[in-house]
Amino acid sequence: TQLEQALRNAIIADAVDVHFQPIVRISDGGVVGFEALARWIDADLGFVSPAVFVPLAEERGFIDALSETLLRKAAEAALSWPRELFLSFNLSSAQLMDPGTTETILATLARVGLDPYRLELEITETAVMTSADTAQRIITDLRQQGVRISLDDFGTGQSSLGRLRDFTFDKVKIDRAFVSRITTDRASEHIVKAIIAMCDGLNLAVVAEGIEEKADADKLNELGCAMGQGYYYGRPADSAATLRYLQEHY
Ligand code: G
Ligand code: G
Ligand code: MN
Ligand code: NA
Repeated sequence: TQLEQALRNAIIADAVDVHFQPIVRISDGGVVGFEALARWIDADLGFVSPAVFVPLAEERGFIDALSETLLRKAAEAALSWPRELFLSFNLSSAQLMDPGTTETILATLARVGLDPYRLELEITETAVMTSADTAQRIITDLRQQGVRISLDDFGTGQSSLGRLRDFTFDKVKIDRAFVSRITTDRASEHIVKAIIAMCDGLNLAVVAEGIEEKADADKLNELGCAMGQGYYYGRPADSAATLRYLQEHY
């Protein structure tokens, strides 16, 4: 298709970019890391969402090439940051089914010179489910090298609690579906509260996603949620804007 060909060309031309969204300590707003988010604007097609082109690359079998490019760019940007903040990078489900993923990631980090301790990989429950044995192997091997694993979009997948018992994660990212309603919907507040308590008990770090208003941040702080992310703190921005953001925020 036209889209597929355009994406292949963009990867070869190094035209797929990566933006960064801050992740902060909710108690004082201090920046602790950034999530890398792929961005692509095609000359003919205009803006194409990664929600479209990542699944396409998976389906057509070139997610490895795309992801390697993105991780390289993200890691290079992370090296330019004035502080040793963590870099959070999304891993797709196809990558968790591929035993070669561990080596690809570690090789990219080594080439760029980013310490594995600074990398976090965001994976979803659905991705872990599709190929549990391979996924577990990849997670175990990468964690052994210092890479941390976050469970992304927590609360929206299937049998979430079982995943937490059977797999080893370092962090849980509470889906914005709950966070966005936290000040207006009692049920959402209770769910978020329960997730935070559970993560405390399981020794998992926790991040609330999709914080858009100060009131959300205040409520999450009151509930003891340590980290947050969302438009209230900052939108995804390119690497130059991210460096400026870091000069203006501590
Ligand atoms: O930021 P945005 O709404 O455009 O992201 C849409 C979706 O694309 C999200 O689910 C996000 O996790 C995913 N995504 C963004 N960048 C990447 C990437 O580099 N790799 C993978 N696998 N998914 C990504
Ligand atoms: O699936 P994942 O959680 O990786 O994707 C994160 C998505 O959420 C990205 O598309 C990102 O642009 C988007 N996002 C980040 N912060 C906010 C926010 O405060 N509100 C909304 N609606 N989307 C957000
Ligand atoms: Mn994510
Ligand atoms: Na998420």
